[in-house]
Amino acid sequence: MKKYFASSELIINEDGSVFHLHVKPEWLADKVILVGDPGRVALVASHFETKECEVESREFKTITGTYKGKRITVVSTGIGCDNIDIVMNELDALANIDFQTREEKPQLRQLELVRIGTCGGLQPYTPVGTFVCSAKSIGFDGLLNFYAGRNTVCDLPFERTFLNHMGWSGNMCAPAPYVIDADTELIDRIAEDDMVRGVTIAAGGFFGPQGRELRVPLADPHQNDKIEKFEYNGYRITNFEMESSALAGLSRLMGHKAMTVCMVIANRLIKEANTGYKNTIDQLILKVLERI
Ligand code: R1P
Ligand code: URA
Repeated sequence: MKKYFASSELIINEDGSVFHLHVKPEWLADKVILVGDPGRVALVASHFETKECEVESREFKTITGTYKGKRITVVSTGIGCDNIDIVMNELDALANIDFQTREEKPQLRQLELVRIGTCGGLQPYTPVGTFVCSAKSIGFDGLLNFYAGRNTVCDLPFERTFLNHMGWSGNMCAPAPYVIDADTELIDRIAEDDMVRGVTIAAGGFFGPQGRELRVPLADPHQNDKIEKFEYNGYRITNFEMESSALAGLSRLMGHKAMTVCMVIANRLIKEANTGYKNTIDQLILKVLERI
Protein backbone atom coordinates (compact mmCIF):
# COMPACT_ATOMS: atom_id res chain seq x y z
CA MET A 1 0.00 0.00 0.00
CA LYS A 2 1.22 3.48 -0.88
CA LYS A 3 2.13 5.74 2.04
CA TYR A 4 -0.12 8.83 2.36
CA PHE A 5 1.10 11.98 4.12
CA ALA A 6 -1.53 14.18 5.83
CA SER A 7 -1.40 17.98 5.56
CA SER A 8 -0.10 18.26 9.15
CA GLU A 9 2.86 15.95 8.41
CA LEU A 10 3.90 17.27 5.00
CA ILE A 11 2.93 20.95 5.01
CA ILE A 12 2.46 22.36 1.50
CA ASN A 13 1.98 26.11 1.00
CA GLU A 14 -0.96 27.47 -1.02
CA ASP A 15 1.29 28.07 -4.03
CA GLY A 16 2.29 24.38 -4.07
CA SER A 17 5.72 24.91 -2.51
CA VAL A 18 7.08 22.99 0.46
CA PHE A 19 6.58 24.63 3.90
CA HIS A 20 9.99 26.01 4.95
CA LEU A 21 12.01 26.07 1.74
CA HIS A 22 9.19 27.56 -0.41
CA VAL A 23 10.52 25.44 -3.29
CA LYS A 24 8.14 23.77 -5.78
CA PRO A 25 8.82 20.17 -6.91
CA GLU A 26 9.60 21.16 -10.50
CA TRP A 27 12.41 23.49 -9.32
CA LEU A 28 14.53 20.77 -7.71
CA ALA A 29 17.56 19.46 -9.63
CA ASP A 30 19.08 16.00 -9.02
CA LYS A 31 22.39 17.63 -8.04
CA VAL A 32 22.13 19.75 -4.89
CA ILE A 33 24.74 21.95 -3.23
CA LEU A 34 24.05 22.83 0.41
CA VAL A 35 25.74 25.77 2.12
CA GLY A 36 25.27 27.18 5.63
CA ASP A 37 25.40 30.87 4.88
CA PRO A 38 22.52 32.27 2.73
CA GLY A 39 25.08 34.71 1.28
CA ARG A 40 27.05 31.78 -0.12
CA VAL A 41 24.10 30.80 -2.35
CA ALA A 42 24.63 33.86 -4.56
CA LEU A 43 28.36 33.11 -4.70
CA VAL A 44 27.68 29.57 -6.01
CA ALA A 45 25.00 30.82 -8.41
CA SER A 46 27.31 33.57 -9.73
CA HIS A 47 28.98 30.76 -11.71
CA PHE A 48 25.70 29.56 -13.27
CA GLU A 49 25.09 30.33 -16.95
CA THR A 50 21.30 30.14 -16.51
CA LYS A 51 18.92 30.56 -13.55
CA GLU A 52 15.37 29.19 -13.49
CA CYS A 53 14.26 30.01 -9.95
CA GLU A 54 15.32 32.03 -6.92
CA VAL A 55 13.36 31.85 -3.67
CA GLU A 56 14.06 32.83 -0.06
CA SER A 57 12.35 32.11 3.27
CA ARG A 58 13.97 32.52 6.70
CA GLU A 59 17.56 31.20 6.40
CA PHE A 60 16.67 29.00 3.43
CA LYS A 61 17.63 30.60 0.11
CA THR A 62 17.41 28.47 -3.03
CA ILE A 63 18.56 29.00 -6.61
CA THR A 64 18.33 26.42 -9.42
CA GLY A 65 20.39 26.93 -12.54
CA THR A 66 23.01 25.35 -14.76
CA TYR A 67 26.79 25.13 -14.57
CA LYS A 68 28.44 23.91 -17.82
CA GLY A 69 25.09 22.39 -18.75
CA LYS A 70 24.60 20.54 -15.41
CA ARG A 71 21.33 21.39 -13.66
CA ILE A 72 22.11 22.20 -10.01
CA THR A 73 20.06 23.45 -7.05
CA VAL A 74 21.91 25.41 -4.36
CA VAL A 75 20.20 25.78 -0.96
CA SER A 76 21.32 27.45 2.27
CA THR A 77 20.58 25.56 5.47
CA GLY A 78 21.57 28.10 8.11
CA ILE A 79 23.44 26.70 11.10
CA GLY A 80 22.95 23.33 12.78
CA CYS A 81 21.66 19.78 12.37
CA ASP A 82 18.14 20.81 13.37
CA ASN A 83 17.99 22.78 10.11
CA ILE A 84 19.39 19.81 8.18
CA ASP A 85 16.41 17.78 9.42
CA ILE A 86 14.11 20.35 7.81
CA VAL A 87 16.08 20.75 4.59
CA MET A 88 16.68 17.04 3.98
CA ASN A 89 13.08 16.02 4.72
CA GLU A 90 11.69 18.79 2.50
CA LEU A 91 14.14 18.08 -0.37
CA ASP A 92 13.34 14.36 -0.14
CA ALA A 93 9.61 15.14 -0.14
CA LEU A 94 10.01 17.34 -3.24
CA ALA A 95 11.80 14.46 -4.98
CA ASN A 96 9.89 11.43 -3.75
CA ILE A 97 6.36 12.45 -2.75
CA ASP A 98 3.65 13.40 -5.26
CA PHE A 99 2.40 16.83 -4.03
CA GLN A 100 -0.98 16.33 -5.77
CA THR A 101 -1.90 12.94 -4.26
CA ARG A 102 0.33 13.25 -1.13
CA GLU A 103 1.54 9.71 -1.77
CA GLU A 104 5.06 8.32 -2.01
CA LYS A 105 6.17 7.97 -5.65
CA PRO A 106 6.69 4.36 -6.80
CA GLN A 107 10.31 4.85 -7.93
CA LEU A 108 13.06 6.37 -5.73
CA ARG A 109 14.56 9.54 -7.20
CA GLN A 110 18.09 9.66 -5.81
CA LEU A 111 19.65 13.07 -5.14
CA GLU A 112 23.37 13.84 -5.07
CA LEU A 113 24.06 16.31 -2.26
CA VAL A 114 27.34 18.08 -1.51
CA ARG A 115 27.60 20.44 1.44
CA ILE A 116 30.20 23.21 1.08
CA GLY A 117 30.96 24.61 4.53
CA THR A 118 33.56 26.07 6.84
CA CYS A 119 35.13 24.26 9.78
CA GLY A 120 37.71 24.30 12.54
CA GLY A 121 40.79 22.11 11.94
CA LEU A 122 42.09 19.84 14.71
CA GLN A 123 45.33 18.39 13.35
CA PRO A 124 48.70 19.88 12.36
CA TYR A 125 47.97 18.82 8.74
CA THR A 126 44.67 20.77 8.64
CA PRO A 127 45.86 24.42 8.75
CA VAL A 128 43.66 27.35 7.72
CA GLY A 129 42.78 27.05 4.03
CA THR A 130 42.74 23.20 3.91
CA PHE A 131 39.73 21.54 2.24
CA VAL A 132 38.52 18.63 4.42
CA CYS A 133 35.99 16.05 3.19
CA SER A 134 34.06 14.28 5.93
CA ALA A 135 34.59 10.59 5.07
CA LYS A 136 33.06 9.87 8.47
CA SER A 137 31.04 12.17 10.70
CA ILE A 138 30.59 11.89 14.43
CA GLY A 139 27.26 13.46 15.34
CA PHE A 140 27.09 15.18 18.72
CA ASP A 141 23.61 16.38 17.74
CA GLY A 142 21.48 13.31 18.51
CA LEU A 143 19.24 13.82 15.47
CA LEU A 144 19.63 10.39 13.91
CA ASN A 145 18.58 8.67 17.16
CA PHE A 146 14.98 9.70 16.38
CA TYR A 147 14.87 7.66 13.14
CA ALA A 148 14.39 3.89 12.84
CA GLY A 149 17.32 2.20 11.16
CA ARG A 150 19.91 4.36 12.91
CA ASN A 151 21.85 1.28 14.03
CA THR A 152 21.81 -0.24 10.54
CA VAL A 153 23.65 2.71 8.97
CA CYS A 154 26.00 3.76 11.80
CA ASP A 155 29.51 2.49 12.56
CA LEU A 156 28.75 1.03 16.01
CA PRO A 157 32.29 -0.23 16.89
CA PHE A 158 33.67 3.25 16.08
CA GLU A 159 30.99 4.82 18.31
CA ARG A 160 31.84 2.54 21.23
CA THR A 161 35.60 3.08 20.87
CA PHE A 162 35.13 6.86 20.72
CA LEU A 163 32.92 6.96 23.84
CA ASN A 164 35.38 4.77 25.78
CA HIS A 165 38.26 7.01 24.70
CA MET A 166 36.43 10.15 25.85
CA GLY A 167 35.46 8.50 29.16
CA TRP A 168 32.07 10.19 28.96
CA SER A 169 28.98 8.96 30.77
CA GLY A 170 25.75 10.43 32.14
CA ASN A 171 25.02 13.95 30.89
CA MET A 172 28.36 14.14 29.04
CA CYS A 173 27.31 11.54 26.50
CA ALA A 174 23.65 12.48 26.13
CA PRO A 175 22.60 12.33 23.38
CA ALA A 176 24.95 9.49 22.46
CA PRO A 177 27.29 10.40 19.58
CA TYR A 178 26.60 8.54 16.31
CA VAL A 179 29.15 7.75 13.60
CA ILE A 180 28.14 7.72 9.94
CA ASP A 181 29.98 7.36 6.60
CA ALA A 182 29.57 9.71 3.65
CA ASP A 183 28.91 8.22 0.20
CA THR A 184 32.29 6.75 -0.79
CA GLU A 185 31.88 7.18 -4.57
CA LEU A 186 30.98 10.85 -4.09
CA ILE A 187 33.94 11.40 -1.70
CA ASP A 188 36.36 9.86 -4.25
CA ARG A 189 34.95 11.97 -7.10
CA ILE A 190 34.89 15.30 -5.22
CA ALA A 191 38.04 14.93 -3.05
CA GLU A 192 40.37 13.73 -5.87
CA ASP A 193 43.89 14.25 -4.48
CA ASP A 194 43.67 17.88 -3.35
CA MET A 195 41.38 17.50 -0.32
CA VAL A 196 41.99 15.78 3.02
CA ARG A 197 39.68 12.80 3.70
CA GLY A 198 38.88 13.23 7.37
CA VAL A 199 36.68 12.42 10.31
CA THR A 200 34.47 15.35 11.27
CA ILE A 201 32.71 16.04 14.53
CA ALA A 202 29.37 17.71 13.83
CA ALA A 203 28.84 19.59 17.08
CA GLY A 204 25.59 20.84 18.57
CA GLY A 205 27.09 24.29 19.07
CA PHE A 206 30.06 26.47 18.11
CA PHE A 207 31.44 27.12 21.62
CA GLY A 208 31.11 24.52 24.44
CA PRO A 209 30.39 21.52 22.18
CA GLN A 210 33.55 22.38 20.17
CA GLY A 211 35.59 22.88 23.36
CA ARG A 212 35.68 26.69 23.13
CA GLU A 213 35.65 28.18 26.62
CA LEU A 214 34.69 31.82 27.02
CA ARG A 215 33.23 32.84 30.42
CA VAL A 216 31.46 29.58 31.30
CA PRO A 217 33.84 26.66 32.06
CA LEU A 218 33.51 23.43 30.09
CA ALA A 219 32.10 20.22 31.61
CA ASP A 220 35.15 18.36 30.28
CA PRO A 221 38.17 20.69 30.16
CA HIS A 222 40.21 17.97 28.39
CA GLN A 223 37.64 17.39 25.63
CA ASN A 224 39.67 18.72 22.71
CA ASP A 225 42.98 17.17 23.87
CA LYS A 226 41.26 13.78 23.88
CA ILE A 227 39.56 14.40 20.52
CA GLU A 228 42.85 15.43 18.88
CA LYS A 229 44.61 12.28 20.19
CA PHE A 230 41.81 9.81 19.31
CA GLU A 231 42.79 7.14 16.76
CA TYR A 232 40.81 4.13 15.55
CA ASN A 233 41.74 1.83 12.64
CA GLY A 234 43.97 4.57 11.20
CA TYR A 235 41.27 7.27 11.49
CA ARG A 236 41.98 10.54 13.32
CA ILE A 237 39.49 13.32 13.97
CA THR A 238 40.31 16.20 11.64
CA ASN A 239 37.72 18.94 12.10
CA PHE A 240 34.64 20.43 13.77
CA GLU A 241 31.60 21.75 11.96
CA MET A 242 27.88 21.54 12.67
CA GLU A 243 25.88 19.74 9.94
CA SER A 244 27.72 16.82 8.27
CA SER A 245 26.40 14.03 10.54
CA ALA A 246 22.71 14.73 9.98
CA LEU A 247 23.29 15.20 6.24
CA ALA A 248 25.17 11.89 5.91
CA GLY A 249 22.79 10.03 8.24
CA LEU A 250 19.48 11.19 6.76
CA SER A 251 20.81 10.69 3.22
CA ARG A 252 21.74 7.10 4.01
CA LEU A 253 18.28 6.43 5.48
CA MET A 254 16.51 8.13 2.54
CA GLY A 255 18.64 6.51 -0.21
CA HIS A 256 20.47 9.64 -1.40
CA LYS A 257 24.21 10.19 -1.99
CA ALA A 258 25.74 12.86 0.24
CA MET A 259 28.98 14.27 1.52
CA THR A 260 30.40 17.39 3.18
CA VAL A 261 33.53 19.32 2.27
CA CYS A 262 34.65 22.27 4.39
CA MET A 263 37.35 24.88 4.20
CA VAL A 264 39.30 25.22 7.46
CA ILE A 265 38.92 28.80 8.73
CA ALA A 266 40.34 28.23 12.23
CA ASN A 267 42.94 25.75 13.46
CA ARG A 268 42.27 24.96 17.11
CA LEU A 269 45.65 23.31 17.68
CA ILE A 270 47.78 26.12 16.23
CA LYS A 271 45.26 28.74 17.48
CA GLU A 272 44.92 30.63 14.19
CA ALA A 273 41.83 31.91 12.36
CA ASN A 274 40.97 33.57 9.05
CA THR A 275 37.99 35.92 9.05
CA GLY A 276 38.59 36.87 5.39
CA TYR A 277 37.62 33.38 4.13
CA LYS A 278 34.64 34.66 2.12
CA ASN A 279 37.12 35.67 -0.60
CA THR A 280 38.81 32.27 -0.78
CA ILE A 281 35.92 29.79 -0.41
CA ASP A 282 35.15 30.44 -4.09
CA GLN A 283 38.08 28.13 -5.00
CA LEU A 284 36.33 25.28 -3.18
CA ILE A 285 32.99 26.15 -4.77
CA LEU A 286 34.54 25.94 -8.26
CA LYS A 287 36.11 22.54 -7.54
CA VAL A 288 32.74 21.17 -6.38
CA LEU A 289 30.89 22.66 -9.36
CA GLU A 290 33.38 20.96 -11.72
CA ARG A 291 33.21 17.56 -9.97
CA ILE A 292 29.57 17.22 -8.89
C1 R1P B 1 29.45 28.08 12.33
O1 R1P B 1 30.15 29.27 12.18
C2 R1P B 1 28.89 27.58 11.01
O2 R1P B 1 29.96 27.45 10.05
C3 R1P B 1 30.07 26.10 9.61
C4 R1P B 1 29.41 25.31 10.71
O3 R1P B 1 29.04 24.02 10.29
C5 R1P B 1 28.27 26.20 11.14
O4 R1P B 1 27.16 26.10 10.29
O5 R1P B 1 29.51 25.85 8.34
P1 R1P B 1 28.91 26.94 7.32
O6 R1P B 1 30.03 27.89 6.99
O7 R1P B 1 28.45 26.18 6.12
O8 R1P B 1 27.74 27.62 8.00
N1 URA C 1 32.69 26.31 11.82
C1 URA C 1 32.65 25.60 12.97
O1 URA C 1 31.63 24.95 13.27
N2 URA C 1 33.72 25.63 13.79
C2 URA C 1 34.82 26.35 13.52
O2 URA C 1 35.76 26.35 14.32
C3 URA C 1 34.85 27.08 12.31
C4 URA C 1 33.76 27.04 11.49
